[in-house]
Amino acid sequence: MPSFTLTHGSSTAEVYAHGATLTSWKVNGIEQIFLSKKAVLDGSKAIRGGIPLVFPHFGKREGSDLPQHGFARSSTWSVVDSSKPDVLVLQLTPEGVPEQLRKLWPHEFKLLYTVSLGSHLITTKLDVYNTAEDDAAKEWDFTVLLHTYLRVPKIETTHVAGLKGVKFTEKINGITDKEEEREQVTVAQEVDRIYSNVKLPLTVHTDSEILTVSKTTSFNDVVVWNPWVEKAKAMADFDDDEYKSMLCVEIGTVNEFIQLKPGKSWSGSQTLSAKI
Ligand code: TA6
Repeated sequence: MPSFTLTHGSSTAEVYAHGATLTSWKVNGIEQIFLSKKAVLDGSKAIRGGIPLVFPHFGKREGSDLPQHGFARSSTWSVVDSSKPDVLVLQLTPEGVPEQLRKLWPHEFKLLYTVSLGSHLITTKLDVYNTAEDDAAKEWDFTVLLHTYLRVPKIETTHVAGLKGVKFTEKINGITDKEEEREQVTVAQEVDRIYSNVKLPLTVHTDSEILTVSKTTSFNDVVVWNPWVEKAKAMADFDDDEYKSMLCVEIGTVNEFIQLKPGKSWSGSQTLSAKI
């Protein structure tokens, strides 16, 4: 499956056409993104790690047979612009979606994904278009998320700052509407939390750096996920001990579906910056 390399000064990034999945972002040669050593890169399944794109819905959608997290991360994207060394624009239309998935979501759409690499920072922006002719019946809705797997040297000395006071749902035990009380959110067990209406930026602190997660447009919610021991063992494309070197900090809009009328568009983007 083809991939594209971006360069900006001493920073590099790599993006696969499969799922438009960014699989690497290095700053001063230091990898910032987690990619499982068991990730499948031949296009036969979504890539385990990097920044998979979640569209047209986060999780499973009631009444839909589309797989969890939709089809964007399992589709073949095409290059729109790769003329600059530090910017890549990829596009997905129904033609790039596997037939068995396209049938499950037969709407007219276009996605544009722009990856821009700077010095110590990277911006990933998703533009969503309803390309149908003007017909009220062709309105559709979606939730969307950038499923960012951050690489961390050691999970036990990693924490997220900026979530204190934010309401969250913990998917593991079904707790809803609980308020985060901690200044420093640490991880010492499986965590699968949806924080709602987060005021970005957030910072992720590790032994060696501070990574700032900010948004430049849209996106309201943040998912924090680590599979921990049992879920790590249950994933064929994830090594048993890899939970120790990753933390997902995923910004998106996942609590309410975004309505998109024919001819309209929506845009959401994140900027990750590394202070090493
Ligand atoms: O973003 C967290 C999450 O929704 C978890 O519930 C877990 O399922 C994770 O995504 C990975 O999902 P995947 O479909 O990629 O195995």
